[in-house]
Amino acid sequence: MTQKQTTCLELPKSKVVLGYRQERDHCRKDETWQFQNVWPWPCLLLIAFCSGTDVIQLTEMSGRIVSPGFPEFYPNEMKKTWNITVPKGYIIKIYFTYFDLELSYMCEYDYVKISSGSRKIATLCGKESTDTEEAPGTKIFHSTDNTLTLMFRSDYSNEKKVIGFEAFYAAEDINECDKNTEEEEQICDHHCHNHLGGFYCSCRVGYSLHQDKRICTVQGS
Ligand SMILES: [Ca+2]
Ligand SMILES: [Ca+2]
Repeated sequence: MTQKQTTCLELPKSKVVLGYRQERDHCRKDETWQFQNVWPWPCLLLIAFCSGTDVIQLTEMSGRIVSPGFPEFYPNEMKKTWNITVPKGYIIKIYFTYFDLELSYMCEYDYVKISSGSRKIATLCGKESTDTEEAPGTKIFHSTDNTLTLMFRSDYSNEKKVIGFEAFYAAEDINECDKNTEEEEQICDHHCHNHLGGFYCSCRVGYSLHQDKRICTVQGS
């Protein structure tokens, strides 16, 4: 794969804001940047402006997420984050109906990252998976709790124009009663009844449900 030429040069003072953005987005870890010419306030304002407009909160039970400009080509130097939150008792599934991001080794240039809580679920780029890069294909990704974050990032260029992605998410009920196996601790003492957004327990005849709503005790004891 062709490597992009990355140049990190110190810019004149008149371009400090642009220079700061370029350093933030382009310089590799092993490159250095002269910060002493950077006037901090425009940079801080720029960061505040960007972070304020590039984070979207979603609380609907289902929805659609597309890359900026979709179905046209996505722009360079984009950072956009969608935070999905659904009620407790649900997890979130997300899948892609279109996906094509600039391919790069380990998805270091453009990527979609999916995470849930503190757990990373996937880093995606390209159009089809390779040995070192993952594209979603028909895979369905699931959150580990009732939150899911999708972050899209594009770097400063594309070797060829690419369109981006279209994804759909939906809340999915957790079947708490599925844990009633021999290996896992039973969630209910006797009977477990799953329903959308929760579950409840019940007891065999002659027993009543303890106030913890899970343990069954002999009636009259
Ligand atoms: Ca790119
Ligand atoms: Ca449930």
